[in-house]
Amino acid sequence: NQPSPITNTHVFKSKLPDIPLSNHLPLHSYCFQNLSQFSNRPCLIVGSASKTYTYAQTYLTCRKVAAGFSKLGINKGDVIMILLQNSAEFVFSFLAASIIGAVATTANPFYTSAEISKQLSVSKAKLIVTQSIYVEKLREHAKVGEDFVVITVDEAAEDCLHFSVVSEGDENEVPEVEIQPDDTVALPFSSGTTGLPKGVILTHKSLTTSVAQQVDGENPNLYLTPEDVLLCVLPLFHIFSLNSVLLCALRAGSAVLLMHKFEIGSLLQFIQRYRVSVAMVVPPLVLALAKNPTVGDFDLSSIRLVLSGAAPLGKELEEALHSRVPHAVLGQGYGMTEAGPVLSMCLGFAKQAFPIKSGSCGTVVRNAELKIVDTQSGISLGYNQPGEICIRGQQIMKGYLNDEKATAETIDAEGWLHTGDVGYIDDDDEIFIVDRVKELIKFKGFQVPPAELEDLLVSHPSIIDAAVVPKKDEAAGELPVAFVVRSNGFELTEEDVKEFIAKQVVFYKRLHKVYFVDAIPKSSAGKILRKELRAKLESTDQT
Ligand code: 4UV
Repeated sequence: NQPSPITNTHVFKSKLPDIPLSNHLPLHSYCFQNLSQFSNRPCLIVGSASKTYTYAQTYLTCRKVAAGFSKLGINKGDVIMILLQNSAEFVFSFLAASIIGAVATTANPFYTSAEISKQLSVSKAKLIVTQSIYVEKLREHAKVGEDFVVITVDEAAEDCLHFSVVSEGDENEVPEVEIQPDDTVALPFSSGTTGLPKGVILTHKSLTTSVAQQVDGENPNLYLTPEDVLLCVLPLFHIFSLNSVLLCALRAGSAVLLMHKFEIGSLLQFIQRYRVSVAMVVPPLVLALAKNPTVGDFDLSSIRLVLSGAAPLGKELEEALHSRVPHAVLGQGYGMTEAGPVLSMCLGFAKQAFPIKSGSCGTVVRNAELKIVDTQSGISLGYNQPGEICIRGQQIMKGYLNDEKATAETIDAEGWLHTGDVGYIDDDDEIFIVDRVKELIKFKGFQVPPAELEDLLVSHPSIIDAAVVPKKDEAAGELPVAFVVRSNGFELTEEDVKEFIAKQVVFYKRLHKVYFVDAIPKSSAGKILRKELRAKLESTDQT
């Protein structure tokens, strides 16, 4: 890895050779391209209902739903919101949107009414697929049935349509639409390196490229086969599960075991009953699998691969899990919604596996370039020198929806996406993440954007300034805590502040501690000096 004499940039590549990409295809065509080879094999297994859809049934239902959406007036470029826990209907809706050239924006069904409403207004979704219990939240800020069409997948609800209206559509009536590789297919929301959640434009080309980088080629980086059963317990509304579980499985012909929530007892039962072979997890799930005493009562011998991502996985935890599944390969993937999402993947998962080290986030995916730059000077660094991780390739997002400024701050003129993560590459081309220079807080892998909480805090009449930073925590990884400046004369307690926030946000964005201070440290340009606050938290035991 000598720096290029022209650009003076050290570019890191995969140890696997680049491959030809089929990324001219629309996402659904690409995912189902090899369908005839496994049409009668299981595609979706709904664990709780003991129901299985074969590949042929899944594809047919996707087409029916596509025709159904179209009949309801959803056209190319229109946005639908999927507000669902993991379910077959989630999968049908996502792929149906792709088939008609529409866009799926995915959201956490546990979001509060205000959080959903913000995403709805930014994305301009015309149709929402959800469960009847979430419809009330939609009514708080809008007129259901007028402002948008709502489809419920369980019981029928007032002013809503039932999912059967679309799933019983006529597959012969799917409209012919011309889809370009650069058309948007998914619009997940992410706060990126700074600010509020933004719509991340992922195109057909982004996602087909990302999936190909993982599972295509003679020696795929993530080797999956039609014999595999993938655990899908991580929420599909987050890009990790959507991309590396669902889309990768579809391309490879593997079965996807859908679980709508994490509960250790049923998880273990399902692993044993359905012989799960590949488990995509986040560190808190690794903790449960490694430490929960009931794990020993179940047969986990079917698991051959465990892929952890979305947050740092400690070495000790990895080793503790290893003692539970000694025959499995354990490794990490490193992703970021904006990066399409996968930047690096453990090469121990390859068909012809490479030796790997624990603690590493894998090696940069093939058909992509990675560089590490000094966080101050921006100079490109070589091996073993920590700096900001940047990635370039056809998989990265097209940009943020209606936000050119944030797009330009994230993707530079040469096409490099700046992650805000700090890491280094060791002599074996393995990536180690050591820090973060962006604002983002990650609670069990979930995004907690500090700017969102700071905006809410200063909207309180007794708060004049506030800053939210992460505090390290063994179980959650990080917890959001706030530094708050009260306006004079008001008796505001820590509990008041916590409650004020808790009412407005999903559970993982709740504040775990509030420190009252006289002023928030800021740079001359007015930027919060978060590093200083983080250091303050670490140096004083203020709990
Ligand atoms: O935008 P986001 O919420 O996206 C993700 C996506 C993760 C993955 C992981 C493996 C995959 O195969 C895949 O498809 C998607 O988390 O948050 C992005 C930030 O999360 C941190 C890092 O700060 C990212 O910028 N992060 C993600 N993966 C790791 C991680 C990791 N393995 N180790 C440490 N931090």
